[in-house]
Amino acid sequence: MLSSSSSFYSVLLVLLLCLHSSDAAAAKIGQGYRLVSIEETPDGGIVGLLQVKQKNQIYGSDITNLQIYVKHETEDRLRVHITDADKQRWEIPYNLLPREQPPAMKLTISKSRKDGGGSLQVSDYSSNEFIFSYTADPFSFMVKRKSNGDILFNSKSDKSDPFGEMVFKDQYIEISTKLPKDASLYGLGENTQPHGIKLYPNDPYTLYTTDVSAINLNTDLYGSHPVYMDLRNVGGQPNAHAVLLLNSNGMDVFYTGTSLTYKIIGGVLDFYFFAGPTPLAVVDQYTAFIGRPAPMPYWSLGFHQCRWGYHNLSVVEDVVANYQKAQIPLDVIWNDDDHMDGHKDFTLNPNNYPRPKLLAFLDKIHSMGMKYIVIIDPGIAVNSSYGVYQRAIANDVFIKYEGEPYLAQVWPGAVNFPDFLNPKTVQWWGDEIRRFHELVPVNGLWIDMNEASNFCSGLCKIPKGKQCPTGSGPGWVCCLDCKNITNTRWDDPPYKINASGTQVPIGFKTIATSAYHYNGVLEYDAHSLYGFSQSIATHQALQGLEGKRPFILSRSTFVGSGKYAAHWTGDNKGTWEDLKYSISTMLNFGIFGVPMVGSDICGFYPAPTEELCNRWIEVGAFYPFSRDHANFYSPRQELYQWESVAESARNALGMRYKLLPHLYTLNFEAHSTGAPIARPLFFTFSNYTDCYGLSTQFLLGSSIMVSPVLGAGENKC
Ligand code: MIG
Repeated sequence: MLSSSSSFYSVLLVLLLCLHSSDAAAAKIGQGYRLVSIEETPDGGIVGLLQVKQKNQIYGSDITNLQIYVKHETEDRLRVHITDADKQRWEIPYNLLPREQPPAMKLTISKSRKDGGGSLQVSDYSSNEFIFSYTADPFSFMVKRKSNGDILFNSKSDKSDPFGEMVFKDQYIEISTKLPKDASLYGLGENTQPHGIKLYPNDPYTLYTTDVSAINLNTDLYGSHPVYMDLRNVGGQPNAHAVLLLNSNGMDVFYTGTSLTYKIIGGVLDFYFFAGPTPLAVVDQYTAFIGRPAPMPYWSLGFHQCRWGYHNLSVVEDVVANYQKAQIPLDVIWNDDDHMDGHKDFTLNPNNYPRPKLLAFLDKIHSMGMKYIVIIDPGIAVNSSYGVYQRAIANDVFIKYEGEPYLAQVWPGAVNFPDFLNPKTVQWWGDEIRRFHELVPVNGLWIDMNEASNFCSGLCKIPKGKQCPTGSGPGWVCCLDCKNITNTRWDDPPYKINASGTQVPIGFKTIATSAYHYNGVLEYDAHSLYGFSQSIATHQALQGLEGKRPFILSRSTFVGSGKYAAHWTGDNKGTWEDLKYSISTMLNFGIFGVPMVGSDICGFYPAPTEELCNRWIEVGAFYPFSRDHANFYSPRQELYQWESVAESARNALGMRYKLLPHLYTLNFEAHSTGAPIARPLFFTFSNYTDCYGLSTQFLLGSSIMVSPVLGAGENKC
């Protein structure tokens, strides 16, 4: 008995190990579901009841009954929503991302209309653009383009497919689609893609917001955008559509070239199909749904200079003066955290950035039409003499753990994280921004570290009798007393996504996933919404203040972030490869509805060569968001530091500045139709299949092509 059960367990163990291995996409987990009832809804949709065929315990038990709701919300947008029929599940809050609610209908099996051998049919549930159909047992669904019958999505699993039936458990949901092998897919970020913009078979696509720098390839980076555009050329006719899976939980997406499988660790299946048929129509339909990109102030289209390590105001003054001297245009000067007192948000260092001097400087640059932006991090220093913290505690604004504010560590040392899902937090945050704006009339805000980034992991305490941070050594080493949390199914879920590209626990260097938000919302579910919710709160605050278009730069983004914020691609390397990757990431963000995007020009670290910086400004001058930024331990890399770079900058930025009216029009078009400012060539040349994977050139608008030099020693002339 003993030996047979132990061999049973070792077989099970082998099975589980196999499921975690790289061919996980190939494992078939269950028998799927059977459709047992279907009705039309009063709003013109259809709703069905699905029953699990056979339960198993892999990654937890299957949910017995599911409800599917399908609706052609517009002629070119189809929604397919699947959730537990008996219990409310986590969904992205409807106030954060406004959209229609599925109707509150409950089907029972007794209402089922069984016809023929158990298969149920609703005749032709179609709009002008899409036809939705299904197979009842095992349940699968198909979405076709009406005009040509092309199958866009098909979750049916055949024996020869590398994927199995739909699986729906509390902490593991799996669904797949077949794909034609000549479909070109784009999206599923944020991800640095060494193979360029076109998704590459068997590269991993994991979506979960992390403070993992952009130098890491094929890894879940700062943002999460579970959407792809699919471009096909059938018989010489290009057609594009997009598929959004509106879900904020961590997920792995496996693309094999002929299929795509989602493995998601929570929430619901909430698919939206956008019919296109042109790439521009796709982004129009997509941003009509998720929110149109924020209109940018004109000045933000100018050139920006930033650096971590402008340790006092004179350095900043000197940078502005040197740009003038070198006759390189500069519209916006930035401070990283150097202006802060002890790295605390909304403060000024009295010695290095004395307020009267800073105000005089701002008067001066403002009178020249220049602008000033500073960084803020979400972590609020735990410090009883710090007003921001005092008011935060008084208003009870923080994310909690066992009733207490969740303790983490970032630059100031111990911090708590504001919970932007709490309306009281949004109010308090707005008030802090108002107070800060009175202290320093900044023209925009840079919200960094909002994945959220934490230098520690797990459950931490402030150490007794020990300084933290120590004052010596790197500030990012965890100095709190922490223990890992492994005893909850949130911190240690049954299926491990490939978090941070290394399968670390999902709470690694972020907020513990068993911490909770307003109304008991688990961090496990809301994790990837943190930067998005902070962008909304920050946008609301700035808009209320000046009544002008706010400028916000956010590192972490989610579906809908573009309505509030611009984005830069995070910490990149000063290498030729990273210069190249910046083009793909920028183009992806255009598709994600965040068209105001760019990378750190000349690289964040380490030191770029003169030649690289020279070539980088020639590309960066055409990023929608054009900013030179560097790490504090990199040597200085303002564009005037080398004469050859200064010359290239005058040349390339000179062209940009001549194009500013055009860029401003593109900014308006982005805001009104979602059209990216920087676009892949296939947006204009959709007939030309050779450009479907092109990632080394791009368009500004429909017809200005940027064709840069991206390698050492190369010369295009
Ligand atoms: O832990 O504020 O990506 O642009 O210079 C690093 C300092 C925090 C990360 C950002 C980078 C910024 C840096 N920040």
